[in-house]
Amino acid sequence: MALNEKLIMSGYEYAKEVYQAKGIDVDKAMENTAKFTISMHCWQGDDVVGCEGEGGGASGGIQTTGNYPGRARNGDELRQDFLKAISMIPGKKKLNLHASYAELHGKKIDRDQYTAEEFADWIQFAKENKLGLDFNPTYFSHPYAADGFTLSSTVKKHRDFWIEHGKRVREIAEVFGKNQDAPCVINHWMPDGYKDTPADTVGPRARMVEALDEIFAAKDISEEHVLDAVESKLFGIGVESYTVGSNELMMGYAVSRKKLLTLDTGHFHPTEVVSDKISAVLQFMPKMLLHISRPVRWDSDHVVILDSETTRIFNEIIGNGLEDRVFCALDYFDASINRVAAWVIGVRNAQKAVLQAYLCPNKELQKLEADYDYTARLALQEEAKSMPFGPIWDMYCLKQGVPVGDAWLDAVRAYEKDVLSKRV
Ligand code: RNT
Ligand code: ZN
Repeated sequence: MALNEKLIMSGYEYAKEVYQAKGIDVDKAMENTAKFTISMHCWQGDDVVGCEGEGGGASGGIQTTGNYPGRARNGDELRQDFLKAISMIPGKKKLNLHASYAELHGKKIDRDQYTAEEFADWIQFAKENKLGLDFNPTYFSHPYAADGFTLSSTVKKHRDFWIEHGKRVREIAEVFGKNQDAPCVINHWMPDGYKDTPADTVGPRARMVEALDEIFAAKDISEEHVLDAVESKLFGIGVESYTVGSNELMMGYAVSRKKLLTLDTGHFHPTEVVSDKISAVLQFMPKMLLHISRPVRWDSDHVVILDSETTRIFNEIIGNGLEDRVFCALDYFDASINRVAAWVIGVRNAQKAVLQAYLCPNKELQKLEADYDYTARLALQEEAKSMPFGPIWDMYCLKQGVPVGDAWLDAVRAYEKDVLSKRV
């Protein structure tokens, strides 16, 4: 249902007063939310297939499930879908690319030869739509990763190939970074690992550390343009027993080499939460990256919803004033529903959590805590949950010029009918 402006206004007036009574500046909260950047992953639009041609698709322990029609089949379709999605999403967005989205235009080159030329269309697209770019080397879905190893491979030819790929990606990211007003954040995720218990657990980790060192030593790139992050992981499909890039390895690497650590919400044991790790990790490094996803019983990469962990993550960042130190990217891939809708739902939910965090009476809560008044802290935390957030969100969407409420769904349905359903 499309809400009319008069109705939105009357709800907003009431809600604003409720928040004001708690000392919260609603206008400031909306302003801050509009400045908070969410990096949107390109790979939701095409099931992680990429643009290089010849097969593609997720591998290395990750998997997209579902066969909803209308998958973007090339860069142009993906850009068209992405534009459609962002027309329904408020706030500041960045576009997060993987190296496998290189457009080769018939050129016979491999990932150890890529330059910014293979991303010219993406650079142009980012410029036209005022989107910054983030980047990822693609250390998977390639014959040289078929045995499950990349940077930690014992096969010299393969390892050298992946090291060169990492170097190329940093050079491309530097071009991206120079074209935009925020650094290009690179996430290095390596799927390397074993299905069953290995005999040598030390060798692969030593090789991975050495390979990463070689990649980063190749070129000193200003942090003004590029920030490198390494992502830890617990396990993958077929990589259940041993992951080379475990949390300890990647955390140690990031701390000792002054890199960023990436924490993906799906990469921990089911009872562990990333929201609790942010303040710990930031004791040892100035900046970090998050991959916000939704693990359902395992690292399933479901669409982000407004659940308590998502809310908690943004509360941790915003309530503690860590906005300049934590980069937020989304990382999920669902092919069982309309892919444009999957983007819209996930990113709108992240934005909702941001706005909610800015509307949270954090100062009052911290004061109560300092006074040992844990009764009032709990009471207030719980009452805050039923404060009238909805009307503020509606007003924020209205101000941002994006659909209010579920009105965006009609636009997605029309797009499915006119565009997506014709992709056969
Ligand atoms: C895999 C990691 C990684 C990927 C993307 C496609 O478990 O989360 O970030 O999902 O690079
Ligand atoms: Zn991730």
